[in-house]
Amino acid sequence: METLLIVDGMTCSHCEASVTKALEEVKGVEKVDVDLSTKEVKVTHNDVSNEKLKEAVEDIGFDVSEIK
Ligand SMILES: [Cu+2]
Repeated sequence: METLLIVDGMTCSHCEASVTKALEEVKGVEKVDVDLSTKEVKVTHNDVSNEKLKEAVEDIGFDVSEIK
């Protein structure tokens, strides 16, 4: 499955790496693609809930403004 998160607060490659790592640590997440310019984070996963993905990002201090 694929979920697109819009993540606010990412400003540089360090933020990008942090968000990627946090999401990759969620059980069931297979792949994370971050596009800094659009704030889009594409998550490929095996049936992980939107809440879990949102929580992983918010736990490290970024905001999820939209989930598609
Ligand atoms: Cu940064």
